[in-house]
Amino acid sequence: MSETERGAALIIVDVQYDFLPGGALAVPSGAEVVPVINRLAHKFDHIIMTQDWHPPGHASFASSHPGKAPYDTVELTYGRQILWPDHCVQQTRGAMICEGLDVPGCRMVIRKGHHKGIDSYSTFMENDHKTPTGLAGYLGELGVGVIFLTGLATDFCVQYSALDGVAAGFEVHVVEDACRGIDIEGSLAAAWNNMESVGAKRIRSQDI
Ligand code: VGL
Ligand code: ZN
Repeated sequence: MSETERGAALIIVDVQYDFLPGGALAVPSGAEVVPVINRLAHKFDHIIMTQDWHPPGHASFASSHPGKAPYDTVELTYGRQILWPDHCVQQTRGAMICEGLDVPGCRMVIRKGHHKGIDSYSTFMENDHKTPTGLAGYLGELGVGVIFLTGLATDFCVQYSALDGVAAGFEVHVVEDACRGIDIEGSLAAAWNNMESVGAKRIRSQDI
């Protein structure tokens, strides 16, 4: 790693079986990120994975709200929440990180969405915008100032991680060919607009 790249971290968001083909909340072409991330991983001293990690009956599950279906919305204490199929339930196969990821350098896994009543898209902050995950402190103590975001899904967990990363003072790069989106009613295009408008940089893996 060159002098200028010191202080950079690769963040691999939610590459878990439930977001891959055949999973409960499969992201279209989600598996295509795996070889791209594997190629990038050896370039980084600091690698963090995130793992969506919901208790049974989580507030983000449509099944927790009688009469609601997946992709309906509901008002929770912190605002509007999209409802999802049950996914990434703690200790289930769907919540496990894909074994095809070949990233032995990863020393930290941030599990998120563990509070039953609060969803957490962002790797930094739960959806109440108040409860931190601890990642900003971890990166700060390691002297990391630049983050490269990869993984699933571009328009949800990657997007909110990028926005919160910028807000927390990090230089944020989003590696577009190492991410895939869910794309609900234009959410993918909106996510790129939102990320670029706060100053997150949209790059490709060959630029790293
Ligand atoms: C995600 C929806 C629900 C994600 C997680 O990883 O983008 N999306 N939970
Ligand atoms: Zn989730």
